[in-house]
Amino acid sequence: MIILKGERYLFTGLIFLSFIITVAAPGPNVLWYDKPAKKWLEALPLGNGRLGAMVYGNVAKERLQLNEETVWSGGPYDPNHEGAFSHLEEIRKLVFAKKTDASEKLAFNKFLATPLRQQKYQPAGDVYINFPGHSSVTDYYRDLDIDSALVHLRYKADGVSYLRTMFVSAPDQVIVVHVTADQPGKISFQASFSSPFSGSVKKVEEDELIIEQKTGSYQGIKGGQVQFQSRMKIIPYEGSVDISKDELSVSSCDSATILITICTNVLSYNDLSGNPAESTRKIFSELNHKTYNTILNDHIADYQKYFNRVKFDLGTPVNSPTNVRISEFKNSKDKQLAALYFQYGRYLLISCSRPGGEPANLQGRWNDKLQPAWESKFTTNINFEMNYWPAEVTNLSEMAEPLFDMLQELSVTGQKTARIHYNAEGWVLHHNTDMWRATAPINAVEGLWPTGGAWLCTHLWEHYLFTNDTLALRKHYPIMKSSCRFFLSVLIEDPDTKYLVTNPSISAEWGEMTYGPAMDMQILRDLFTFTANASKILNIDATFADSLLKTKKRLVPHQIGSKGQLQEWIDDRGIVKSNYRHFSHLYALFPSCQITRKKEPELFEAALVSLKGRGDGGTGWSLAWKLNLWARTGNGNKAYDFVKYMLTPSRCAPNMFDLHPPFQIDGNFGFTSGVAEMLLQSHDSILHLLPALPDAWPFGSISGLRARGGFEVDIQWNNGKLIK
Ligand code: FUC
Repeated sequence: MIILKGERYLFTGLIFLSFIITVAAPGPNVLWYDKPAKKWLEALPLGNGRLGAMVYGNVAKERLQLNEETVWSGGPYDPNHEGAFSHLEEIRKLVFAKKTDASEKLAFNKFLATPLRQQKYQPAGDVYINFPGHSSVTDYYRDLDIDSALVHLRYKADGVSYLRTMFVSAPDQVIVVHVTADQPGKISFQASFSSPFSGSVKKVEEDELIIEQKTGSYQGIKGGQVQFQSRMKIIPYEGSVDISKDELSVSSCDSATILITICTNVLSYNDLSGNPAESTRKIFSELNHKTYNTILNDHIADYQKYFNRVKFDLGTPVNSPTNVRISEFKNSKDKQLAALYFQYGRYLLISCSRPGGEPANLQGRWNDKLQPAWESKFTTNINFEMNYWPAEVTNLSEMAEPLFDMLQELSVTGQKTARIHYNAEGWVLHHNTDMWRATAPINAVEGLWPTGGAWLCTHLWEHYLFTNDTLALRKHYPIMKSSCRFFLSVLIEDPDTKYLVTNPSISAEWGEMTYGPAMDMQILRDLFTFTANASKILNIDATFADSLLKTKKRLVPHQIGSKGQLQEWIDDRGIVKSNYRHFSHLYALFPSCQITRKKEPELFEAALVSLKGRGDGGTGWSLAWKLNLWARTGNGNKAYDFVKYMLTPSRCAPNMFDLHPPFQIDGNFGFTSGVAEMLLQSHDSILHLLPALPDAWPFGSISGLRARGGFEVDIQWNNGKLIK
């Protein structure tokens, strides 16, 4: 056992100052609770893009459940099904002949990825902190302050007031737990790591506690490849620190700061040659000369640089715990909760998607399960796109960079899939990808949907529209061009209608394997138009752009069916009255703007018929998409119905994670985007202020939203009318 002497890192005065600050009434951008979290969906998320921590706020045994963005099962692999292309012609014939069983059987056996499913995002273990004697406490309070990305925990035990301040710093790449008390010498605790993986190894390196872990195999891809190290140290003020292989413990300190970091050997999707021990050591050594207050202030400044760009005011928050506000929202006058939920989406995006890192997966950065729902990967038939819907409009453009970097990598791995499955040029991504940039069609015939990569490419163009950044467009253009080349190679003439179609495909997870579903045609119209526009701006590839525009004219056009609906398939199937969660053909209304009331009034009415046909039901992302769609139609009160549907306990967890049960973060991001769409639209070459303001929000203001054309917009309204 090593005994370390306490170091003087803080002035006692600062301890008491932090008490004064946090005792004030919670502000509008605070989620707060009067009880600790019993379940994961009550714990509060912190993150810096790369690292995530879910904080439970338990008094006697604090728990931080940890994540690191590259902790995934398996390792680099090639999922392409050798020989797939030799079956493509037969599959296409069967699909055109509507021999569904035969086409799906052949596709399932010969055309899907090997392995059939992709890899899974994994938790990175936990930190537990025991506070002996703190079992009976009063004045309990915990919060997540999204103005400064801090979790606080306050309580009194034996006449002493305690405060924990926790955050995950991006500039310093550490998870920080800072413990103070209002009397000297009262802080004693033991901190330890725990791992969900077998074979983890605990070690001590001087005054630092270490755990080394490896992820497992999955779907036949060998485990043990992803290796990672977590490192923890404690900086005490007065008192002492003991260390053993199992725990760090402090006794009788005035205050103490716990620093934790995690690094893996993953340098990129195809390179596992990193050295986790060196990386964690380096992060800690760079902290040697920093005080807690410098780390804290640098963290707040870094976070606020992004968060403070948008201010949103819908009135004063109701002074109740956040879980109570969610329960009462439907029938209360608590308008501000929607503003908090909007800002929470921005908080989550800043906390899980930072330049240079991995993009936000289905759970952003937060997952506690070895077997998460849908592997917590990147699903591209709505979910991954929705994650980035709020990025440009809510002034967080940089947070979309991880998506753009990933597209660059997918445009490499997707070339092999294009070649092996379609003998085609360019690149393709089907309905999912993972850490290893797998692009082949997976799971079942639902995976045989070729326009996932094309949809994601539209974000590259939107980025240009919002930023006017020609340099970025020049960098992204080859990705768009190569996606176009894939479709120029594989589009095939429908023998019946003579239109060019995708085959095989599916209208996202709905119905049978088919050809030319409306969504594919809509996405490709956008891809070809945007790429041609980009080539013009960049003054390159004029002939190629012409060929895109010519091919675009041969795609199946929007079609209005016999019941007045916008057709989802090439054939007229009437109005499919169903609450089914996907409504892919409404892509043309939102996020695309191929159909607007002004430009195509008839198609707009048809899209409305289809939207109404899908009803008001659903969960998670599906409700969020409807919120955005209704906002786009300009119907503020109907859009507000969806604000209410989403802000209810069955759909919004106590920690405000959106429930597509279990948790899926796309709903959070879709909510933020939907509220922005109610207040500002810019898709139709005009800035439309308050296009879908509901009666429920007679007064308010929002500043710092971004619009296409590179504008920044501040809006203030009163009695339902724009005043500034
Ligand atoms: C699609 C959706 C599911 C879920 C999954 C991650 O498959 O149909 O609802 O969101 O993605």
